[in-house]
Amino acid sequence: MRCRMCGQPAVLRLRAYRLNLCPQCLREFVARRVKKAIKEYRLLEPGERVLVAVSGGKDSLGLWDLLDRLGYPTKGFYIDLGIGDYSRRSEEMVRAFAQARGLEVHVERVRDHFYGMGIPELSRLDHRPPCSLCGMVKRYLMNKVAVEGGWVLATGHNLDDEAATLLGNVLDWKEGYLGRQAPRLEASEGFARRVKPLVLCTEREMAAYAITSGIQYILEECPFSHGATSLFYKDLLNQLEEHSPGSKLRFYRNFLKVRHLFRVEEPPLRPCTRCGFPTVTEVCNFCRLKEKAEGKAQG
Ligand code: Q46
Ligand code: ZN
Repeated sequence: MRCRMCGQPAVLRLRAYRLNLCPQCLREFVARRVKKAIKEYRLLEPGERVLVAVSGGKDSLGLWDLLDRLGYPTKGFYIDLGIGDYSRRSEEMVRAFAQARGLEVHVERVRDHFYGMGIPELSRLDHRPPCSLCGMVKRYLMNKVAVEGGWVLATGHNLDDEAATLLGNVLDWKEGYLGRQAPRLEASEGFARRVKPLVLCTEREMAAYAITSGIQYILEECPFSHGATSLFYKDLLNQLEEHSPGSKLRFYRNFLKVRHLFRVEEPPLRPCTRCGFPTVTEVCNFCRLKEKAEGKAQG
């Protein structure tokens, strides 16, 4: 198998594009897909400062590498969720990546905000599944740090993630969620702009990108991710892709063309009386959780 670009031995076959690629051309291919997403969806202006949310996985570290290579001033942002060895090893990966490239990383620890409690303890305290709490805490901290530092926030959601979310939203025809699912979410009062530059790159392409770029990333999944519905949807979409290469990309891209048809009624927001960030209630979910943790800590 030869690379279609340069004739060197190929390492990856991309059926959706009828392409075989060698390591070097594969890296260029992924960089072109990211540039295309940035241009087509107006994600970033040249030279804009980007805060890259990194988990230690292949997608987010690959994204950081790509944005740095493309010349954007970047800073990594890692949240220590307090999930035992998984969090410890993820942070090591992020720090090693940043150090090797001379890049800066900002670390926030969930325990520092919640009286020593990490996601597992907070989940028990609040009687809620870890992932629903974790999502809320991550969104809050990412937005807070991005707003306070005047950054655009970039996350490593890839095509597989977005297509799986889309499938879930379509199955239930969640119109509000469909209207809000976009590669670019605008900044507004109290909210930073959020962008997803990997939406045109698959999980497989990103794994190949990380390996051929010498990026060390955490292979293990978060212990709470087992049995997640999104994994089942990804599997279904992969079966579809196997049968009809390119269908995942068509599903997502064609959705973006009709997304404007889904109207989003945004509830009125007001500043949280504790932290000042926008919320629909008097006290935001983050601050409410903090108060619960405080109550527990004080016995
Ligand atoms: S939400 Fe859930 Fe993930 Fe948080 S608790 Fe782990 S699996 S890390 S993307
Ligand atoms: Zn608040």
